[in-house]
Amino acid sequence: MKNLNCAGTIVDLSTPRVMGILNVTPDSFSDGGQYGSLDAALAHAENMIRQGASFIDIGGESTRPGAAAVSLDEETRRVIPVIEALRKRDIPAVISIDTSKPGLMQRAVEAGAGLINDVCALTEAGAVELVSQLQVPVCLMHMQGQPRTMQQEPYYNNVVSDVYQFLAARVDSCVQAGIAKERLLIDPGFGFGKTVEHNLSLLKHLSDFNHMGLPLLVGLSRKSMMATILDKTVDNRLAGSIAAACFALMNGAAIIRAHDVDETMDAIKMYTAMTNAD
Ligand code: 9MG
Repeated sequence: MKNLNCAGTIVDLSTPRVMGILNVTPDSFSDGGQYGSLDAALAHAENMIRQGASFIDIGGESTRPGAAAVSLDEETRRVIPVIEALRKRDIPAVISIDTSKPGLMQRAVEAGAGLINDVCALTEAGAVELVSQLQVPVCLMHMQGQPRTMQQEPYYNNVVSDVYQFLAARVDSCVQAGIAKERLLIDPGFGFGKTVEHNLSLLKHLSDFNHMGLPLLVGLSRKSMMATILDKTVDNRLAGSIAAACFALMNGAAIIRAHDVDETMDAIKMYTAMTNAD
């Protein structure tokens, strides 16, 4: 049994799980501005939990290509009230804080977050040291460059081994700083400084990442590679997202980060039933 201890809440990862996306930002690529009020954010989180999300990933700074940076104060003002309100409601899901800022990681965990989702893999100054003092797991994601410029000619010698080596090095740094391996998750970072071809190679070779022996989180939901492959607008990428999620599940993904929780849960239930058949 693969258990993840999220500040005392144990999540059994022997069955794949869904991480529902809650962007409290005015400018995220798919749902920007929709959950700006506290009531709308809470209603959306509770709906995703009813649909089966095990994690709610709350982000206050957009990481879409070209997005502008947000100050610590502004990001804190956007996410902390949502975390506090969800904690008061005693929700049956783990709150994940999507941030790269150590100052917010600490505040969010104090407010009730049970997981840190860092698209910068704890590379900000002081992040590794801080997280070594907290009792929550952290997802280390690969990104080439910074959101504002990352899609300007991303380059790899070999995208699969370059991303693998980056994540392996980040895992080593975390372990050396005293973060137990049991607290680490990895994510190749689809769409973060990657062309469509890079994303497809990573997906095709996703199972290679299982050699690290850590839970694999993937975020493919509505991402722009589907615009290129399917020629679909962001609101019409559900089938593509579910197809990509199924491929990821078959190659070892433990957590699927998704906007469409209900449909992603159906895909997981079908996948699990087929996997467990004689
Ligand atoms: C915040 N965020 C946006 N996309 C993501 C992805 O693919 N993985 C993770 N871990 N976080 C993401």
